[in-house]
Amino acid sequence: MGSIEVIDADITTLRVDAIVNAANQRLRGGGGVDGAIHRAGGPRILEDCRRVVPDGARLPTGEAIATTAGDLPARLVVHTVGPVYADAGEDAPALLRSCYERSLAVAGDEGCRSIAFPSISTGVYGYPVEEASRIAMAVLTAHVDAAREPSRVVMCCHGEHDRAVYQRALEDLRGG
Ligand code: AR6
Repeated sequence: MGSIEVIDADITTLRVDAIVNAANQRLRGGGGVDGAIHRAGGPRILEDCRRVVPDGARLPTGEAIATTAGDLPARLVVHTVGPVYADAGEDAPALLRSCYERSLAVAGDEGCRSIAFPSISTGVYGYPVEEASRIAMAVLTAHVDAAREPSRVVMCCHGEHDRAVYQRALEDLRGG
């Protein structure tokens, strides 16, 4: 049986097989959770980012790719690129859905049994958190209900407000 947990924590501290990074297309680090992951995980993550997305290349929005997790307790970092809400227009929901789906698929291909997600696109990229939470939890519940790996899914929010929003989205889907 799979599980979904919604927590308020620093994602860099989690002992899971894969943590997801809300990255940008160039994969060279940034602010927010991206900055926290590179700081805590050390230079090996950036080194591996250069290998998987060479200079001049871009990871398309909605896609995901795995690197080492460097010094983090996780085994892998799955970098995904969320939509910039103001630019994506009507494509925003499908692109955000794709981030969660592709990250799960990449982690599954890498043999991961557990994965933790940050609240993708809802920081610098400006996606309203209520809307984003409904999309995220719809993908995560469908994944777990289909009994796929990674079977242990953690939604790792930053702050109690966001945790409550994602928890409510999960309960709405579960009829709780
Ligand atoms: N653990 C968990 N969540 C965190 C952490 C942490 N340590 N730190 C921040 N968050 P953002 P985006 C939350 O802006 O909107 C970067 O510069 C944060 O509170 O990190 O997808 C990239 O390089 C928010 O809820 O990501 C891109 O250029 C969530 O993580 C751009 O920002 C996402 O906020 C991506 O923007």
